[in-house]
Amino acid sequence: MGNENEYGADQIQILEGLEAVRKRPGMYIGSTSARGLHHLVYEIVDNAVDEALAGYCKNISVTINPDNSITVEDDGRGIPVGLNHKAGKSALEVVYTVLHAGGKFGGGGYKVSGGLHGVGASVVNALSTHLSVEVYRDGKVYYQSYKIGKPDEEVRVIDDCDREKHGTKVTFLPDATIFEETVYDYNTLKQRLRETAFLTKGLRIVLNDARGETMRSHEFHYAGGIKEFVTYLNRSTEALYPDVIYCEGKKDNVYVEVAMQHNDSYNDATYSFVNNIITPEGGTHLAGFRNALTKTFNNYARANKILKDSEAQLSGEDIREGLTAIISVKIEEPQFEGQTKQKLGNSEARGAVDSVVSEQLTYFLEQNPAVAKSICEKSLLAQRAREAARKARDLTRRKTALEGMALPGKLADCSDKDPKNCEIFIVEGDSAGGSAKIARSRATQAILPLRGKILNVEKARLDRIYGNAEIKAMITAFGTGIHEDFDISKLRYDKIIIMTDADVDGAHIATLMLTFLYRFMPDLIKEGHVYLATPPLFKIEKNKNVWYAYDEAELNKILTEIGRDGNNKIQRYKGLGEMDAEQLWETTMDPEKRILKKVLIDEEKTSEIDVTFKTLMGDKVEPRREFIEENAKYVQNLDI
Ligand code: 28F
Repeated sequence: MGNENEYGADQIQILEGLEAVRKRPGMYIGSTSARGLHHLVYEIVDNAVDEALAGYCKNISVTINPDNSITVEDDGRGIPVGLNHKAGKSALEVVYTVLHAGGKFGGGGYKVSGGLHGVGASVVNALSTHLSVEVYRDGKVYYQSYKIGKPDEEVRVIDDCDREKHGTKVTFLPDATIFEETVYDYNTLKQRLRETAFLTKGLRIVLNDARGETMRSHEFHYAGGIKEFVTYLNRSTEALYPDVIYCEGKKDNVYVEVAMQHNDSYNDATYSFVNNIITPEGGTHLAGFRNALTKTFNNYARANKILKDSEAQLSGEDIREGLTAIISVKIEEPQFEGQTKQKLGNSEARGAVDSVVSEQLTYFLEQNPAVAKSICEKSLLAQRAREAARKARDLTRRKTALEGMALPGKLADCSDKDPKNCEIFIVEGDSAGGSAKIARSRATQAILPLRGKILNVEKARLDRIYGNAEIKAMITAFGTGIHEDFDISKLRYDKIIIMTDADVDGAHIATLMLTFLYRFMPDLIKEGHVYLATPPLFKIEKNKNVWYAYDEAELNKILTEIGRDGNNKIQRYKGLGEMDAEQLWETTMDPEKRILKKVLIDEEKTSEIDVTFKTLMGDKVEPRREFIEENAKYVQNLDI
């Protein structure tokens, strides 16, 4: 995309000062939480990726240093060090000290990969106590260092190097007075860098962690790019056919890549990206893809007599059942729309994706009739299930309209009718449900006991899901309706609290519940209404005093405080059923004392969350075991 002459040292525009960044860091990096801290790394890595997209860089390494500073190095051309005449200083210094056109989160100008280098570098510099850059170019090592964004000295040559060596190396230490969190999470960086490598085929990214006694490392290098991304996302499911379908092309200056493959699940897991940035709300590129997919499969099915009736048609939803797909476009001037600026607006992207996919998918289906047939057949099954589900729902809708909302019989509802004050406990098992009903505060706490394990929605079609008694009970109790009927303003409880045993089975039931909520009512999670109760693991008694411990560490702490002697009586709770109503209230339900974990979705991590649910709930055992061993977390603690 670029060449040496296109970007002279003079070509940077000079805009605002860096003080603005320190005053309102959230505007530039989203937040000053752990997320913002990790964003600093992505900003620097993105500049190196731009250099890769321009065709000059093949390797990027990211190292977490022992002091939680970060070093990023690439083997690109090296940031130009010559004089920028407008600024009267080195281009390198301009890249690191001048804020360019707005910020990523401030609206206005957006970074364009492969077009505008170094947009985020000055932001990272402004938010770092120390930053240093080395540039390897023309057999020399150029150097400049900064404190809180201000240069310590002019750019100077500090060494000679091999004339073959070229690239940029940056080290920065995030400012602890700005960030609430200063410790980098290896897994967060790992996931993001893996995704970046998938999206930039051929690029090698190495992540190192130098904080521990032994160095931890991961290398990401995917010659197949997003094709391998789809294989990775489908790794814990059975693919419907062996090949990943891949389309690539350029139209109207939009570079389009699409990879897709169906699996044996029932969800649509399509992720769209613009210039390597995920677009959680989709946009024109996604619309173009969906249109092409629906049109092409209907044409194929009709031409091949799979759809016999001239009226018959496959809906987009039917065709996308069990689909994993990546849409990746690269555009010079992306326009983002919507409240959170996460939706692509460029109309040329719609046409470009539509035409590239229509053309190449039509060809693929003709060449691979067995694959085409199995996708069409899965779509037809999906269509029938959807039809059955619709009838079942129409029936309940009619009933509801006639008889008013009939709440499930097992629900012990609360008396307060203001949802803001109310919470509902979804409790595993009738016996624990019984204790909870006695223990609760009747005005504001409702109890819905569920019998045993709820249906695994990851492995069931819609008609079965809507027919399931436990799921129906939850839907009616919540009051919101589901899918196209979903209306969060009708939610009958401010908090939905999942209360299960603190053992493996309990964790499994909680995961089944979360899977259902995540797939069918994601807004409940996104808007912060879903919680996990935390029952204690231990009860400690000594001389008529009682303590509860929620994990081993807490148990040890209490024992150290009260003295480890023969008078201690320690009880390990295996399930909620072992507590009487009073204990359950005191330890797990009393709003004054309990610990609730709020369930959150990180929009940037949706592909990872999808894989998590597929892994935990799917048929394959090995990926599940690995996952549990790696113990990835999708739930964040919130103590109330
Ligand atoms: C560790 C982080 O930031 N790598 C980068 C380049 C290369 C060029 C460049 C960057 C020039 C005038 C803006 C080199 N030669 N890694 C990085 N590698 N920026 S950032 O140019 C920046 C423009 O103003 C580069 C020829 N053209 C561009």
